[in-house]
Amino acid sequence: MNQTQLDMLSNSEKEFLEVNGYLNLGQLLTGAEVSAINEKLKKLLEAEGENAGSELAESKYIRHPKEEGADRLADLVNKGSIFDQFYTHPRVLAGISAVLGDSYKLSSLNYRAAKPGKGLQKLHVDYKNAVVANDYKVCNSIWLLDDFTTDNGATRIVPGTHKSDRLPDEVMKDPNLSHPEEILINAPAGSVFIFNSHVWHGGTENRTSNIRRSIHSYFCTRDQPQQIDQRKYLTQETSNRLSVRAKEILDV
Ligand SMILES: O=C(O)CCC(=O)C(=O)O
Repeated sequence: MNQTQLDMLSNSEKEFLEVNGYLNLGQLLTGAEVSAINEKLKKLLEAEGENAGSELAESKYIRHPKEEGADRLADLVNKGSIFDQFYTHPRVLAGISAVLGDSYKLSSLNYRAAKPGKGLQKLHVDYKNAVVANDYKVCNSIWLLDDFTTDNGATRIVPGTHKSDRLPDEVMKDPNLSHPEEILINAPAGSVFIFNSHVWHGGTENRTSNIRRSIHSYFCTRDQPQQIDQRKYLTQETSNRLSVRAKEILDV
């Protein structure tokens, strides 16, 4: 593991992530940055219309390619430099590295917004099967672009289940229902959470009249296929702007 990166997390943060399978990194974005990102996303959604998120629909490696209850945008890597920080922020990389070790890459960088009255997902993991503890293949970070509250479709997580060696489908009668031990990510806009993607998690129903916006920078170990083939989608413009390290993270 890269010690400099891991030093970006305190020992108690590393331990919390290890035990619970998630970690609040705090507010990594200012209010002004959140507004600028939301403005950019709005323009992209308008420009892409019906095609928004289509890159995911083309991928063989995605669990929810089309989700009626959520707006999606995909391949944000190639949609503006404002998104570079989502997969290069040192504290995020420290969290990813704490779960996956040194050998990781970006799998996909997507936007997900739970629509009013919608957004419920069953409890799931983002991998085809359960894995034994510490043999983790995938790890997510969720960037909150609105305050996440108990009502607006905040992500739920069942702490510790990344070590259970079981999938929610195998254990729960109905993974759409709430789990007695689940917690809700409640935090202000600009906050970033790391979650081990083997922990049981899912979106909840947005019971407000406003959308609940987030970006997921999702990583996998280097031996796994990316949800978005970054080499296929990389544009010249993105390539010209990125550092050697950023390209290494994209595996391009
Ligand atoms: O956006 C969320 O709250 C969770 C989304 C999620 O887990 C997924 O799409 O797999």
